[in-house]
Amino acid sequence: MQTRDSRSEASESRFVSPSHSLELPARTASVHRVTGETNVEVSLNLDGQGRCKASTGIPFLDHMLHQISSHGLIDLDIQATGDLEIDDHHTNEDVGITLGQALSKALGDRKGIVRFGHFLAPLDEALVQVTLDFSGRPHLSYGLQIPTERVGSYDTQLVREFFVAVVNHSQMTLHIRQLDGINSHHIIEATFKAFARAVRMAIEIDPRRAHLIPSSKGVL
Ligand SMILES: [Mn+2]
Repeated sequence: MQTRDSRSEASESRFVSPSHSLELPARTASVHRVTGETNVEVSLNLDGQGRCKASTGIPFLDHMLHQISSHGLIDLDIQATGDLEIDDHHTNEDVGITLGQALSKALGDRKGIVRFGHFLAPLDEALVQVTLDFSGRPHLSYGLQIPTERVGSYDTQLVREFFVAVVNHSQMTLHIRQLDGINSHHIIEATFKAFARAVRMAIEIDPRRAHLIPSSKGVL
């Protein structure tokens, strides 16, 4: 009968599967950010099931946050109040900032993550590609051409403002390309769905280097 030691030696000589010894801390974070303009609380779990509570006072933004949660499999609780009597700008931006900070906090030193993510999402006639890298270097290339000024009451210029905030505060490199699209709601929603799936890909734990920071420099 083979002993335990000789069996592990034999298997080690063929391949090592770190996934058998995977024990990673919970990837959750909460951030509460208060300014003279807004009060935003974000709690998230990167290893969630897509449960979402979003109440920002901006209905279309809530709809988009549900896309991030649902398609990113991130449990997300976002409560925001802000100076909506002026317009949606500050609240929209500060939700992006706080979400970016919470993402960064939950990822910590980025150990074990796949790091890169990409997705091409259709929504009827709209087709949007998102490619991202949790690189530590904030950059946004924004290629949407949204044909109308508003979707419902939401100013479509705020889509770019939201992603600028997320990128700067999660230290992410993000490229958004619109390959097709006519309807503004479809173009924006396809963008959030593609973003969610790209994030999901990038934050997955790579079992082949689960305890390593995914950079040749050793730091992100
Ligand atoms: Mn929709």
